Amino acid sequence: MTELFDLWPAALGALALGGIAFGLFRQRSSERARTASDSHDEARQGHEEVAGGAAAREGDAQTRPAARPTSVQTDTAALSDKAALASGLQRSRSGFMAQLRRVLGNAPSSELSAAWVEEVEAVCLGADIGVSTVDKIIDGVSSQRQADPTLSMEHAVRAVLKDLLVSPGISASGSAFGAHSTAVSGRDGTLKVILLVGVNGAGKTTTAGKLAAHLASDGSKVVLAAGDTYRAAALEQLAGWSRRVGVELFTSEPGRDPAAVLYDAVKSAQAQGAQWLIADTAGRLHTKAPLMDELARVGKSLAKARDGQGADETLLVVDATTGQNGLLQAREFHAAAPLTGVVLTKMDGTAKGGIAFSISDGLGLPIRFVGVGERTEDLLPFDPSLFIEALFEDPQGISH
Ligand SMILES: Nc1nc2c(ncn2[C@@H]2O[C@H](COP(=O)(O)OP(=O)(O)O)[C@@H](O)[C@H]2O)c(=O)[nH]1
Ligand SMILES: [Mg+2]
Repeated sequence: MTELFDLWPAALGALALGGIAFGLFRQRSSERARTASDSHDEARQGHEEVAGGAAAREGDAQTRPAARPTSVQTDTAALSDKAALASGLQRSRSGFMAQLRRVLGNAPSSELSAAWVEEVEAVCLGADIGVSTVDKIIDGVSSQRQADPTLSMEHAVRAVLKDLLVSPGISASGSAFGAHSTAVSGRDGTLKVILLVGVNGAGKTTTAGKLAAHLASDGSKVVLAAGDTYRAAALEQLAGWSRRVGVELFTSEPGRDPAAVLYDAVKSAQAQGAQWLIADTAGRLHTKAPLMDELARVGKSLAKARDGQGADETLLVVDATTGQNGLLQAREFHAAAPLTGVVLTKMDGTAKGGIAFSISDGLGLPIRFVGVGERTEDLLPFDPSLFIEALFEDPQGISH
């Protein structure tokens, strides 16, 4: 009996711990369920009404603590970012990269044979790297090899691929996110506006939510603005993210002109003394002129609200699994609203991964962030060196 008594505290502790674990598990499950239903809603076409959807209004944001992603400003964090990136790139590492390694391993020791070059071309083209970029890779590798015949082929390819991500045209464009786009910029008291654009389903709303958490992680005040006013479900999806990551939401009733809503959002964020405004927008086909015109109007409206200064960053959100089509989208969007960078989402879902090189090289646009999953922490600042290192990680090396 005394023994049983002695065991009580331990048993109660175990029960309590179990309860907490179960609670966390349920919370994560319900988040996943919500994300799944959000994407289901998103997939539906048209301007359908959802009962109670218009309830998502300004002030709807609750002060739940945000899920804070790891800071990226320390070496330890950089290491964990590399591990997270390598894990997110698992499919590309065991797909595209495994093939590339095999071909690199068969490289002729002296002159590069035509047959070997063809093999490299085939692997790169199959990984969504466009023809002109592949040509640059081959040329770059040959000249590196000529300059130093003892250079290992993997070393030469790594250097050439990295060059494609940091060409002079790219590094010349300043980033609102900090010197290397990896660090969250210091709080200087002025509002920075991030406009997210792209086709339907690319991951704009999800990126807006993840980015809000990332930018809020240094204590900055972040406001999410619902510029996708076409469907109540879209407004509700963004409201869900604002609650989940604990940042303010600026929203309106469905059907309002997005340019007017975002104008008001800027004014509201300025009045609140916010550091960041992240504007979500409706998905639009780059081939539909009226919607692209609307985007141009949104850009003008933001500038009007800020004494002539447009968005600090206009980021095209590109689904990495759409391959070369992403490049076409980028060209059209660039014409409607000059882009400052790209967010490459769903990198976890592709075995190719070469689109990163095509976008940087083909458009001269920097990749600012990559999405490697659906969780809040699955948005990683893009660092060319880390990206190459993670891509070249042994596919067996990291378990996830
Ligand atoms: N696996 C994965 N799924 C993502 C990623 N980013 C977004 N998604 C999913 O893509 C779907 C569409 O995203 P959403 O943000 O609604 O796209 P939007 O139409 O551009 O706003 C949702 O199911 C998201 O969870 C990512 O990086 N990885
Ligand atoms: Mg959306």
